[in-house]
Amino acid sequence: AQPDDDLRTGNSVEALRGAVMAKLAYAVGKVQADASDRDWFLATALAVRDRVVQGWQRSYHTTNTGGTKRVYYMSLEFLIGRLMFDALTNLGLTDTMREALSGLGVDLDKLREVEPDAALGNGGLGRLAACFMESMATLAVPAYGYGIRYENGLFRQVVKDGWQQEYPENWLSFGNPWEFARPEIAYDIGFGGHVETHQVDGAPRYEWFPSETVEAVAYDTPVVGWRGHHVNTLRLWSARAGDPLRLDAFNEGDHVGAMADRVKAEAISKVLYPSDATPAGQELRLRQEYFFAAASLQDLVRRHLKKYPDLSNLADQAAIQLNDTHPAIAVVELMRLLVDLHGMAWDDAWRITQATFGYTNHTLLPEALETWPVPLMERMLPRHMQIIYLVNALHLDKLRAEGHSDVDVMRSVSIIAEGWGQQRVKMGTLAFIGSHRINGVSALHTDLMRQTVFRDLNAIYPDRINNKTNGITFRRWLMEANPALTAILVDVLGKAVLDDPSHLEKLAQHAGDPALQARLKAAKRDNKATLGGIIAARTGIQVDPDAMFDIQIKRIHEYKRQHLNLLETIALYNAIRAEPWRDWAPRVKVFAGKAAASYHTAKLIIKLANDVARVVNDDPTVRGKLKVVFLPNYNVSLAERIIPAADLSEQISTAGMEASGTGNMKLALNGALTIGTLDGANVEIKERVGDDNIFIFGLTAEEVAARHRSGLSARETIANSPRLAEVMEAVSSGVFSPDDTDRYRDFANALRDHDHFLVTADFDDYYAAQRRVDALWRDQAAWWRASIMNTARVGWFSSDRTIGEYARDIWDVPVRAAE
Ligand code: 26Q
Repeated sequence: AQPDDDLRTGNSVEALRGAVMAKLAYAVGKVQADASDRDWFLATALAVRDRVVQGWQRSYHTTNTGGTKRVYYMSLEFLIGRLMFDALTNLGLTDTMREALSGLGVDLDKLREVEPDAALGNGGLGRLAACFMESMATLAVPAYGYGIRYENGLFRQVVKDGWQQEYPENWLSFGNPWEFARPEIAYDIGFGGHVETHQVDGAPRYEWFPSETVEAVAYDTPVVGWRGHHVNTLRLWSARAGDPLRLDAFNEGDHVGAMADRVKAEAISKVLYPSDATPAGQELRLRQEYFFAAASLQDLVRRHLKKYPDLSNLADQAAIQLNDTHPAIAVVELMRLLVDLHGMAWDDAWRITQATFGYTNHTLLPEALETWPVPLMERMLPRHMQIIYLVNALHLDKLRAEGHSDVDVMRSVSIIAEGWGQQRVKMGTLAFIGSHRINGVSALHTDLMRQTVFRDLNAIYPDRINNKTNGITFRRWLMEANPALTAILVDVLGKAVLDDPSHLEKLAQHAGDPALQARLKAAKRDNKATLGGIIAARTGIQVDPDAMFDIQIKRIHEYKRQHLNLLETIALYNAIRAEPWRDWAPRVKVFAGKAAASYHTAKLIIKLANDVARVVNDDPTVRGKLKVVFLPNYNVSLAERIIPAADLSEQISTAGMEASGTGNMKLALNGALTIGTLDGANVEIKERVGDDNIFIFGLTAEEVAARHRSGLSARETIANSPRLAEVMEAVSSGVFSPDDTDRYRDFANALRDHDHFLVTADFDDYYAAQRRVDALWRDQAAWWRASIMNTARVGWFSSDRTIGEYARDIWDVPVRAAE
């Protein structure tokens, strides 16, 4: 028998094995002979969690006694994925645990696959929040993540006859070993009702009487940083019907009515909205936003008041970061708490609010900017609507007093939008006015923020907007996803590279070394063979690991232009068929990504990918030269398999439309070469890897803007490109849809008539860039030289660097010094 301590904290092979066996028996309640992989996964996760908890309690104590400012990262999305290897890697226990389990006849790498993904996010924004949580723990920034514990994460994508279908993703159905339910941490969240005014010491005081109350209950997940030094908390809120909810009705026999109210209350945390661009504009979404903002603020205010007599020093103790406008109602809620509940003078409350909040913008697409109808706000949050009007009036009065009078400027900087017969609240303007710092997520995006959406606000407050180029955590996206590459890097550069990615730069000296190239190529080939197995299992398509793996993985959206890639695929297919004897560089084109359930064109693009794949893969003339794969149900865990197997990274959005991108960074780090436009962080990747090691094509953001102003017709562009004309005609006439020759007719005509995303304008240049890719692939020594330069020069895109910048420029908190 082992001592209790050792079972909880021992890190030897024997201690871990004993710990897992004890968890299996006493927490999972199974004997070894009966244990399924899932039982073993739960037992292992619980044993690992014990080892995280010690650091958690230590970090909690240090933060509490230290009087240091805390960071609150508020996000409607945390796209976490699996947690087992995150915890094992950061605790340095992966190999020990593998050995401990193998002694029990259990394969750790098999258990890894059993863990469901926590897919509490749509795409880039949610994944960024997850990378930031890990980096804040790594840098020992005392931080809480605040979000919603959705019972259903992002839908599971099934592709049936080439069409996307959505199925619920009930990730909690077998229990979640990482979380701690905190039923005692619960707050009442009000909705609806009315506001009353009364006089206190001769001044008006406002009191909100909600007509409905929902309880927010906390669930905590510890987030462990690199080497386990510091552990933070991700606190997710779950909705629970307030206890006495219509108990009277229930007792009087209205069971059905009382239960319906209960369902309505608990609906708030049932499901993640599956759109990553176009806001749904639905009442439930606004309820989600207020629910978690209000719960989080009550929580942090209570924490503050446990330590200090009042809230006058809140901004010295708390920095709240808004992940896009989704939590922006928190600005108004904090004002309400300070003024209505704590009796603070308006001007003091406003100063504190502004000093506390920071706002990160993730998109400039006009259709993605969040606005809410005033009548809806008034009905759901009557007091908040009053506060918004007052904030806006004071804001506009101040500007008038400073001499601003231009009506267009005043209209653009007003929080209230008029028009279409309806007033709306502009959440971006509200977040801007209520924050001391506003940031974009790449250099280009931040410049465009200053020039477009926030032009007038930027002219008035020139120092508020700053850039924080996104980053990714190298623990997940290098060490966990690509152990083979990591081992080579450690061998060549030393262990220090694991703590400080700037050591990667030394790799550049070896870029031409044939021995290093051969090792990296062998590792990549293994990764490609593994991915090939997944492709075969999920799609039945056989791919050759010696072909170039050309990868486009991201949400399906017209601005990301998966259809540009598909049109080029068809052109390449035509070219190979015309001259099959030429030495084509063999390629496998892999597409993966989800479409918003209501986004018709995006779903049609998925169908087109599957239609093109069928035709190409069935054609014996291109066998061994071109394969096309649409890999269903893209998620974080699949990304961890695809990215280490990529040779070519497709980052081909219309310039000016992709705020940053982060997949571009993951792929470059793992040695893929980028083919891309000068958009988002691609610009900064190019500056670092050098022009010779990236394939840039297409219109610049400025040229895109000019082209939109010019109103140039796509029909002319198509007519001037015989290659494109042939492809358009084939798609339009049903060559890829013989079962329904009209399927792509409207789609093709929309490209001819509008082509808002300039697919046709960029087509020829993209095709030419792809042929430069082919040429470099045929010179493998040159290709691998370029690949090594990519890995060597993208260390700057670590989210540790990004978080260091937020800490210094926005939050004013210290970070742990590098090892
Ligand atoms: C808003 C209201 C109602 C329903 C949904 C939404 C909503 C949800 C998610 C709107 C937008 C999103 C997600 C946006 C997003 O992921 N943006 C991406 O953020 C990344 C991290 O900064 C960038 O790298 C990407 O360029 C950007 O597209």
